Amino acid sequence: VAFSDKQEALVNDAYEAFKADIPKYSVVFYTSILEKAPAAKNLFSFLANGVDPSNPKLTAHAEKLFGLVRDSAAQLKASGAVVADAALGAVHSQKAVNDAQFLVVKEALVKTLKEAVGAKWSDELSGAVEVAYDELAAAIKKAY
Ligand code: HEM
Ligand code: ISQ
Repeated sequence: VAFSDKQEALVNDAYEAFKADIPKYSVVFYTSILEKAPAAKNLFSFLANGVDPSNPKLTAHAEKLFGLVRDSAAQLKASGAVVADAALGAVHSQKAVNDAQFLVVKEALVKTLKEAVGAKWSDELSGAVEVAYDELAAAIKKAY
C-alpha cells in the first residue's frame, strides 16, 4: 500500500509519545486488552500477577510490539510492503492467534497511542497507525 512521509512521521510521533512513559502506557495497553479479552491473561505468563508496570517482561513485550508497528510504517514508506520475520508467524500460528484477537490488540494499540499523543491526535494519525498495524498483522498471518 502507498504510505507517505507524513504518515510515517505521524506513526513515529505516536511511538515517541508511548516511549515517554512506557510503564504508564503499558498499563493502558494491557488493561484495554484484558477488558475485551480476559482470556489473554492465560496467553502471557507475565500477566499472571495482574498488570504490574514494574514487571520488566510486561513492559518489554509492549515496547517490542509498539516498535514493530513503527518499523512497519518505515517499511511501508520505503517499499509499500511489510515483511515480518518468519519466527513471528510461527509463534502466532502455534498459539492459534485469530483475527478477533488481532482486532482486540489493534483497538488497544489505538486507544493507548491516543492517550499518549494527547492533543496532537488526529484522524490522519489514527489512520496511519491502523494501516501500519493491519499490514504488519497481514505479514504475520502470511506464515500461517
Ligand atoms: C509473541 C508481536 C499480535 C499473542 C510475540 C512476539 C512478538 C509479537 C515480537 C515474540 C515475543 C515478544 O517479544 O513479545 C506481535 C505483533 C502483533 C501481535 C507485532 C500484531 C501485529 C498478537 C495477538 C495475540 C498475540 C493478536 C493474541 C492475543 C502472542 C503470544 C506470544 C506472542 C501468546 C507468545 C508469548 C510468549 O509466550 O512469550 N508477539 N504480536 N500476538 N504473541 Fe504476539
Ligand atoms: C502480542 N504479542 C506479543 C506481545 C504482546 C504484548 C502485549 C499485547 C499483545 C502482544
